[in-house]
Amino acid sequence: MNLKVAIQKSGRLHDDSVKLLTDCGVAIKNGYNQLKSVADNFPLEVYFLRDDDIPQYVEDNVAHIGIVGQNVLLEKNKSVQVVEPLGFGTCRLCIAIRKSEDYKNNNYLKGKKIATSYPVLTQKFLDENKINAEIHEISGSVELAPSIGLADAVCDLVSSGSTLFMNGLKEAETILKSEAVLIKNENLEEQYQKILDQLLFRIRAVRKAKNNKYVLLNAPNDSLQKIISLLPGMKSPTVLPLAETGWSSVHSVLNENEFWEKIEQLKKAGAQGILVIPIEKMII
Ligand code: PRT
Ligand code: ZN
Repeated sequence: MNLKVAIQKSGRLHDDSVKLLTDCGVAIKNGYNQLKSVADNFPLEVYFLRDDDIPQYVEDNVAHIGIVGQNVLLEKNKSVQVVEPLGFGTCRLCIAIRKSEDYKNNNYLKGKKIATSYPVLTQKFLDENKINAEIHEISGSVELAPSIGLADAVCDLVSSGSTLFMNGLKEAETILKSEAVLIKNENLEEQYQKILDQLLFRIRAVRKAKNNKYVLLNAPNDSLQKIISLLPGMKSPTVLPLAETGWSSVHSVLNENEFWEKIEQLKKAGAQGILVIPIEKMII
């Protein structure tokens, strides 16, 4: 009995999805043009699909769970449950217009033609803002639409912004912020839910570890109190005496977000020989 997970066959979410499973200790083979793969060491079967099809497969319980961008999930509007945000595939769905245009507010969009591969989300934004505009659905190279006279504006995914820039466009509105999420069938049977719970436990440990670093440093004993007060640790920092009297080694865990700021404060407080080590798994 295997839990079936649908992930993107190839594209922007593929590598991170495979890496997440691999980091969770699930060994999957991914041969060229392979549709599915069974893990050797965990009750998991992986289906490789186009991202657009994943919500439907999960709604139909053909796959029990899936990894897909929120943008696709909301556009497809299928009945599935979001289990966990995954922190990769981050992007935003934006309305963009020609750089030369003057944009004050969304009144600008009234009566305009908007090219997009996301007609549902674009229409929803227009309805919510009581804007009457025409949607022109196209499946690819949306950013070219204004320059070839197909539309006045586009609604497309943006990450770095360079595609818009290179096509003479600028962002006018962000209508959705998106990242990859783990979804599951709404009526997942208990035996599969149990496997999902095991997988989720591992996913959370892997993600937590990624956001934290193990820090070791040397501190003169008279600065210890100050240094300890800067370090949270899992419970509290570990302090061990060094061979040289008057010095201690301090071990702790630091969150990525506060990392550089803390390191500077630690140096100022007298810490020396600071080592920073990645953490593989973190279970609290
Ligand atoms: O073949 P399949 O249907 O599975 O793949 P696809 O071609 O539909 O999707 P793919 O692989 O391009 O993207 C998969 C998912 O990655 C998307 O649904 C988003 O959730 C996420 N993602 C994150 C992105 C981007 N960032 C992104 N930048 N998807 C697309 N883009 C494109 C965007 O459409 C535009 O063309 O990248 C361009 C903009 O990038 P910047 O960096 O120039 O702004
Ligand atoms: Zn797609």
